Amino acid sequence: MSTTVAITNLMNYKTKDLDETTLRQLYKNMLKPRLIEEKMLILLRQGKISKWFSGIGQEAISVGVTMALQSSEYILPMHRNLGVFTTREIPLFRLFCQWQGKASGFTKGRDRSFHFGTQEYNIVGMISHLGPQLGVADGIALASKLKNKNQVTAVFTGEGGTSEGDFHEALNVASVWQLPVMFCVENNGYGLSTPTNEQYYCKNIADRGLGYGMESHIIDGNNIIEVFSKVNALAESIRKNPRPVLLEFKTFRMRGHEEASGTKYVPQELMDEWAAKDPIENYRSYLKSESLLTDEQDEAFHAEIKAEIDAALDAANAEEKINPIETNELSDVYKDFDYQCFDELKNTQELRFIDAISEGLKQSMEQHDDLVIMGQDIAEYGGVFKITEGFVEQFGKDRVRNTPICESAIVEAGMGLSIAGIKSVVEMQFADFVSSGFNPIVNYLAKSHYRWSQNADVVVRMPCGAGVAAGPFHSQTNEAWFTKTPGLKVVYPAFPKDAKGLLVTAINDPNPVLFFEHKALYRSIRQEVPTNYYSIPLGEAALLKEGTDVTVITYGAGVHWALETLENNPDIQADLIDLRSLQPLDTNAIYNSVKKTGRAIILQEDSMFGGIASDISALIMEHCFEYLDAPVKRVASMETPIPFINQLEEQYLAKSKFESALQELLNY
Ligand SMILES: Cc1ncc(C[n+]2csc(CCOP(=O)(O)OP(=O)(O)O)c2C)c(N)n1
Repeated sequence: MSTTVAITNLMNYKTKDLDETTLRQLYKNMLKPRLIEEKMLILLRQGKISKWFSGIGQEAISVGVTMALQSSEYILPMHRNLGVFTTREIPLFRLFCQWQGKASGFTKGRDRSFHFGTQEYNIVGMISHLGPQLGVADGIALASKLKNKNQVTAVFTGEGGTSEGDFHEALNVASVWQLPVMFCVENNGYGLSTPTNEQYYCKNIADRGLGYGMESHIIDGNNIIEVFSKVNALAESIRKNPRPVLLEFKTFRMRGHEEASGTKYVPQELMDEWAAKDPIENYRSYLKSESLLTDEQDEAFHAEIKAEIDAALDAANAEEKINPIETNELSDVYKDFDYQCFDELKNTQELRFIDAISEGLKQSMEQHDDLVIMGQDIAEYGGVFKITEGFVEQFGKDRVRNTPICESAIVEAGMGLSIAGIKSVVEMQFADFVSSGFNPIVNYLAKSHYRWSQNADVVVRMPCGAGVAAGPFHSQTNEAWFTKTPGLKVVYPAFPKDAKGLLVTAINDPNPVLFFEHKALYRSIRQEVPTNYYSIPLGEAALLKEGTDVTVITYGAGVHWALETLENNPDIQADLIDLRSLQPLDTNAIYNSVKKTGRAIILQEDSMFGGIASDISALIMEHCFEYLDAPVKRVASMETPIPFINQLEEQYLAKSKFESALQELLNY
């Protein structure tokens, strides 16, 4: 069903440096995604597939870029880059199974279309949010630079995606760090129904390179020879001289955003103009006119590809549907972590909470010689809390990386490092600022292992909490934003010894961990801490006090508030549970204690609604109801933002309400 268009030899093909085999291979590699798409459109009309995002007319970009890269170099494609997948020679059977949600696909039916990656083919697919993969490419390129691999990473986006903050953050970081990334913008005229003049206000997207101090080029995205030759030359140059480049490929989206939505809003003249520039028809006509492709060869290519498509489709259709098994789904949310216990040795020294964290981090840097830490002002300045003071002298600037103010790109870079096999720790200057890096944490880091078995070996350090008169934007304890997201682990120590041992484990764990550090504890809490490198397992609560009257469950600063209250009320015999990690949660410790005491009170610093206290309360009701002598009580801070001035903050915080709530519960 190939569309016949009037070819007017609009293209100028400069092929003199390319051999005949390459010239024909470029053609064949473009033909393959086109023929697959034509088949998909038939299946769509027959109601056999549900959704299709077409790259028809844009094949030269995917194919040209992929052929210019070495197979060991990573490519991060988008929803119109089928040609990347086919040029990397992914078996069509696997692609069809992926689109049909079958087990032989790449996501076991857990994600659709091109939302997958595969380490086997060095492809990292998109997440729906478009922009985040640009920063992930930075991380992969950083790994390549740190390991002196001399490799290029190519990442794609549409022009619509360039309006996202991720684009700007990723380009800025790549530029500041001179990372070998090719940012490939496919400017295809429309982002869904939005034309380019409603998307951006500059003439060319390539013009933006100047603002980032980045080399940029405009490339005719419909001319396969121009794409391949320019990208090839650039890739060779980047391998020798690592740097980012911004490439704007001018092209056009010939079909709807996805098939069902049509193209009514696109003027017919534009369609006609670009149909005449079809990358395949033009190139075929050129090859034939230069006697580089005979009719027989062309027919043979068609027949070979069609036979491959039909056979793969039959095999994919024949594969049975996924049989949902709950335990399979649950066990793939996290990568298995074979916890290795590093024992505490006898030597100790008294450390403040902050020093213990610093020591845990430093000893982890010594333990893992490629561990990278990234954050604002963490290098020479030592971080705003001075946790990384002296690190840059010991470990060097490659591993202790000051970052621009771009939380999303840095989290994404952590993901990219993980894809390339490198652990990282990202310091949020204040936990509050994680909102600027929220999307890649909850959508990229959290979901990757479940989606395509790619772990995110990233620890995000979160200096958090109130009580320091810092107001609404430097005081939040926002663990509840993360405890409800499957795929993340959440750790929240209250003592120096725990902080060090848990941080060591968080870094050893190959999964994404949010590590909360309460700022008010940094310099106020001291403890004897083993001097050696030791670990504490995640998901094990600590029973700090034992008693039979009531179970007090808390974490972070709440532990110290509860301790103070219990010390002031020696007549109360309480089990005091310091949760230490919130995900995984030590439910056994909670249930065992509540079954003994019959009363439970949960103290959390965050405001009440939607906090972890509510879930723990529900869990106790569900699992210990017959043992309870009183309703479970939750104590939390007020349902307001966190106020600045001391007397308002004191009123806001749960601390002042805990004692009376505890008495109420005991008197019930
Ligand atoms: C953060 C986010 N906002 C909106 C969307 C919905 N959406 C999906 S693709 C798309 C258009 C993207 O346009 P562009 O980047 O130019 O790529 P194209 O589809 O044209 O190839 C939109 C708006 C989304 N997926 N993610």
